[in-house]
Amino acid sequence: VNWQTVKTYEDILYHKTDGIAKITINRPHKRNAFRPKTVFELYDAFCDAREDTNIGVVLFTGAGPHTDGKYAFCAGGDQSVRGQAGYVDDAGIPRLNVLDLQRLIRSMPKVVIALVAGYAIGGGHVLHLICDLTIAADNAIFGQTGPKVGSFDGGFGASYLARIVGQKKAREIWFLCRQYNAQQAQDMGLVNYVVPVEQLETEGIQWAQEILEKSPIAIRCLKAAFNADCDGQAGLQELAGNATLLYYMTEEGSEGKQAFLEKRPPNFRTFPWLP
Ligand code: 2NE
Repeated sequence: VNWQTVKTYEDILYHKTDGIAKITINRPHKRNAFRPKTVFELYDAFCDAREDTNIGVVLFTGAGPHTDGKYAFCAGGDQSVRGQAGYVDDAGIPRLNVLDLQRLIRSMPKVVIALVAGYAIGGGHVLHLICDLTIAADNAIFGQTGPKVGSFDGGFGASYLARIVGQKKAREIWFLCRQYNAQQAQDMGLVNYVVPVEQLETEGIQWAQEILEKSPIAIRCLKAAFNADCDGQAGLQELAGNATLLYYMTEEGSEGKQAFLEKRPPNFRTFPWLP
């Protein structure tokens, strides 16, 4: 695969190849923990991938291994910049902007695949969780740390986790703050597939290529439908937005607009009232 650099950032790497974007957190010395700047950069790259009509799949991963040989997808919020009201940016403003990123990944009508090597911990675990699919390397380690380090994610991090692994297991994960290996994560439905670490990207590309052979509108409607089950009115808005998009693409929808522009009554009588 011939990855092309899309844009240069400080904390992340952003590449594209045919139909696939790859977004990489690049702070291996911090186990790829995110500060507000990291999240703003991720948001920018994910927005670009959402807007690019050639891109159908985003691979989301962490740079590694670090010089100590260890891998990480992401170790959550950077505790060294955590202030009294959030993670403090260069202007001194405390933020939890990772929540905006979670919503973007979840609602964008492209398939986001987390490629997890090493640690997916804390807010980094929630980031893989909200991706559509997760492929884990055999060295992956999953877990929440909030109650140990004075934090928690009561949004997707709690309720969506419980949807995936069940209420009992989700409570265990949060209340005990244990770490789970790739096999355990697969057994509880947290990851789709486990591969040797050196095959992680190749496997991700293979999954992306299979998805790219499929119908973009079918995939976007399915993603919205899966979300609608959990996301309340925001989920319904997403699903309904796709219905509107499809309606605009019909002759029937176009007739209403055309009639308005031509200052004539619309003629919907030629369109059937299907059963
Ligand atoms: C990830 C883990 C288990 C790895 O352990 P180990 O032993 O392999 O590495 P070590 O030595 O702990 O970490 C290596 C370097 O990365 C830094 C460390 O401070 C260390 O730096 P140096 O001492 O070499 O300078 N590092 C790792 N994680 C960091 C972090 N999150 N912030 C800043 N520096 C970090 C182990 O490192 C670990 O447990 N890390 C902390 C995980 C954590 O608690 N994350 C925050 C959870 S809260 C959160 O993410 C959150 C939320 O709950 C709600 C909203 C938004 C965010």
